[in-house]
Amino acid sequence: MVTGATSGIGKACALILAKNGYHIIATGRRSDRLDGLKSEVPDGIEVLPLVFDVRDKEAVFKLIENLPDSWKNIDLLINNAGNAHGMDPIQTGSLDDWDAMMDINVKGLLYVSKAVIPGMTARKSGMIINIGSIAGKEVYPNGNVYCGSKHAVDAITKGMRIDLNPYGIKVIGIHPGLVETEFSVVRFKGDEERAEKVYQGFEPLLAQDIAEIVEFCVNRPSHVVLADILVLPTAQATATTVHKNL
Ligand code: NDP
Ligand code: 8X3
Repeated sequence: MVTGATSGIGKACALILAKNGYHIIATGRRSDRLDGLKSEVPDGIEVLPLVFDVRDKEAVFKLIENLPDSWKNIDLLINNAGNAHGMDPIQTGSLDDWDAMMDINVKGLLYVSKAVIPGMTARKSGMIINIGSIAGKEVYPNGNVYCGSKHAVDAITKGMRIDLNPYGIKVIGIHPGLVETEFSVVRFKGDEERAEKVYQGFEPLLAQDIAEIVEFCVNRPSHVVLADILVLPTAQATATTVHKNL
């Protein structure tokens, strides 16, 4: 199951996993994009689109608990759905943006995990990959609440790893730096020009780069887990140190 499979990192992860033989439960709010995934996976691979907003607690549990029998055993959960909303100083930030980031990036991840984990603990196997961010390792100017949400993802990932340790469930945190996706268009509320500037003058990561790391993680032998991965474009040293040739 990949949350946020309609775009960017989630879509690239869904496609690379499909190439590795996984059948995919692909989630997101844009059902047309989820349906489109079906034509992009190799023959013999099935895609089950599950359309829900991760903030909608009732929908999350209803849809996951009522999966068809052949889809019930989720081996791998990629908690990827999320975004930044706005980039303002704390004194002028928008309550709606704060709600969106905490409700989607943190609480949404918790709801989906809570619905999926019981199957994994019962089977004593499974893997959970949480997509955090460099924003979960550092705080940068005007990143305040987004950074808070991703620090929470980092802490929750560590907590999951401890609590699920007796069950043999692998818990992995992948924390990317700058990846060129729809992320900045969403952050800047559709301002494509401002979004493009984020990635100008250097070679950012692509969603495919993150998907290839996921592919490496899922193909490790059962005794190996890459617990915590920070991945940056070569031009990036910290959240705010990016060598640009402009
Ligand atoms: P995109 O905007 O391209 O993709 C975001 C995905 O999240 C979409 O599939 C979207 O689906 C889904 N999503 C957002 N809100 C909701 C919601 N309320 N309910 C369900 N699904 C939702 O961005 P990225 O691919 O870059 O982002 C994916 C993850 O990677 C996020 O957690 C982000 O924080 C993280 N990340 C991104 C980095 C970057 O530089 N791009 C760097 C570090 C981490 P839909 O809109 O169809 O619901
Ligand atoms: C997304 C990357 O640099 O905006 O998590 O925090 S950044």
